[in-house]
Amino acid sequence: MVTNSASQKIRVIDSHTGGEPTRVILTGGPDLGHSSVGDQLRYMHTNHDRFRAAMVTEPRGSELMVGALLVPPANPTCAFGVIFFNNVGYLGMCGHGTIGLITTLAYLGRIQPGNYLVETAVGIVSTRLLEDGSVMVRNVPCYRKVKGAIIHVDGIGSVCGDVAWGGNWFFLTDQLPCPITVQNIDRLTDHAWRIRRAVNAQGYPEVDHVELSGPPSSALYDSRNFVLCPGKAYDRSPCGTGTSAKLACLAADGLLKPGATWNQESVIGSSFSANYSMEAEGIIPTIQGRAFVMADSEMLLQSDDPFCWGIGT
Ligand code: PYC
Repeated sequence: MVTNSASQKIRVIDSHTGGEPTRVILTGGPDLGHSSVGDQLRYMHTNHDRFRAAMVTEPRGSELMVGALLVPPANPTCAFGVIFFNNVGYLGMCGHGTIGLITTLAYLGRIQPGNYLVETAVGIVSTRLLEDGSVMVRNVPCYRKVKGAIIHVDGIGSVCGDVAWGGNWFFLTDQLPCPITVQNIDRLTDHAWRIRRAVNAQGYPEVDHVELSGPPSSALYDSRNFVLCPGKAYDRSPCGTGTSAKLACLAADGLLKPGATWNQESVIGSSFSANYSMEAEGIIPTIQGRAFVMADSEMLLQSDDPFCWGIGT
């Protein structure tokens, strides 16, 4: 017999930004207190990590789902706080996820076109919902930590790339095993995963994303990327934090001027437009993209479901 007793209800809205999903959790999440979003994230990690797994891993989610838990911001200037996470852990910032969050709040009628500060675990980002439904995200300060790191990768050889912070840590390289196309996703994933393991073993344990850059598919774009996320899923969007890390490298090399537009294409052909400003805190990238709402639903956590908190948890 199917019962509906002893079930916890979680209100979620799913959207995608350039093909990459975001699941915004509106109500029913754990109480994480009212400290900074960074502290709330650490508290969730220690005390409620199974909630993360229940929301984004199988059977309710998959390795490509990014969760965005709406939480109270500690900073009084912020309208919202958000904790981002995926199938294997937590994200400092998430560009496509922030666009998904703002689009979700607009869908709910909780915001109108205008500017909103959002507190993330790694700092405050400034967002703007435009009349056409697109969203601009002014990221946290970004920078390149290492230029031209040489990594020895099993089965590949030497790979040269940069280590940069875009709200998450990236290793960026333009050494490709094949063109960046949907047909080559398995090869690109294998290549990026080998690089990720070698980068971590050879002095950069903080890097959890690998970004491969190649030529764009058309003159509309400046570059096409393939970004491998920490849980081994590739980003369907051009990756907001990855695009920010790319801008930090371009700025450091003098290849992109402040205010100039950079159109970043993803492996599936979706895009973000981006630019940066040079400020006292450093390079501040702004990315712009569009998200679409896909589902407005209530998740159930049933106490007698053996996979209530995810598979393998
Ligand atoms: O858009 O920043 C991003 C992102 C990070 C991981 C997946 N998407």
